[in-house]
Amino acid sequence: MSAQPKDIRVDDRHPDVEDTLETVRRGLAAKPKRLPSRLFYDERGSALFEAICEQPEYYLTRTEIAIMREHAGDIADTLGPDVRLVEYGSGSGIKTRMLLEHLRAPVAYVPVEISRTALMESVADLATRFPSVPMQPVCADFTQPLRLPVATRSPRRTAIYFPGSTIGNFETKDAVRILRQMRAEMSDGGGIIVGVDLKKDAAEIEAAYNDAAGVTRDFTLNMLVRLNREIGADFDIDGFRHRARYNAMAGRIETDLVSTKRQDVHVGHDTFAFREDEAMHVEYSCKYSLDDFAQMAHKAGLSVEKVWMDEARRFSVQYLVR
Ligand code: AVJ
Repeated sequence: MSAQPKDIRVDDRHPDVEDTLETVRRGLAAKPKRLPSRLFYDERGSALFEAICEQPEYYLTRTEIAIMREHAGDIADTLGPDVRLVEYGSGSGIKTRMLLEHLRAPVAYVPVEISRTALMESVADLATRFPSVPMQPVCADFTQPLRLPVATRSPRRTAIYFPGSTIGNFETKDAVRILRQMRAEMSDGGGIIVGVDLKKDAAEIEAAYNDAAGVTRDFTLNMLVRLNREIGADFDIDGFRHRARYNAMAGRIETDLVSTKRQDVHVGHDTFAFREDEAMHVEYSCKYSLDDFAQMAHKAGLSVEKVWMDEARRFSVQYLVR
């Protein structure tokens, strides 16, 4: 890991072990059982996600990067000069780098990311590449209301960058709530640049979540490894399997951890029974038509002002305004 420049201070609001324990207890008591996808992103989970992005079947990242390579200049022009760039779920920062390279005199970069290691690594890298841009990292769950750090000079607008089709991890009502929250956080005249995966052939989508090398399987199962370590649960990792299926009606990948046998799992003083073949829901990855997404944005009080796509229309980068 590269050295941390001294003047970068992380605003740390990372959820603690008690929060995780409570989330897991509640999720395992629910019917059907479910755990939130943000629990994927511990240090190993973030590294496995980066590895997923390299898999030949996982078209999303590669396509979004190609769109950015082609249109980052136009996107930056759309945002204009003196913006404060707030990024949700900042991950590795490759796409951010492409955007920052084209932005004129950005006021600050504010990455909001739940994985502390992923946040520190990407911000350290960006700080050396863009020494004149103040870095204000926030380690937090972006689905919770945020207090943005005080800007060092007043921006012309706050632009929110939400790449990766992370929005697809939320059911419509939650996605609308998050978009509404972003709408409130950006200033009047602000905007949201959001990466949105598009509906396409079901087999192509399904393959992206079932790569031949099994990286996605390891990523899914790592949630249990993490919970065993962090909250002292006793999930039998070999007693669960990864299952990701495309639900064409709902337009989403539904990922489950399926119990391969009857078994009990202990979390603190509680015991949770799993039936053989019982599915525990861990992730949605929603896919949209341009129309679906425009409607959802509309529900959040936003309208789609611009859309950039690759030639095959696999993926889109969209600009939303009030
Ligand atoms: C983090 C939302 C971009 O849903 O496609 C990848 C996470 N899960 N493979 C997605 C993920 C399984 C990913 N995003």
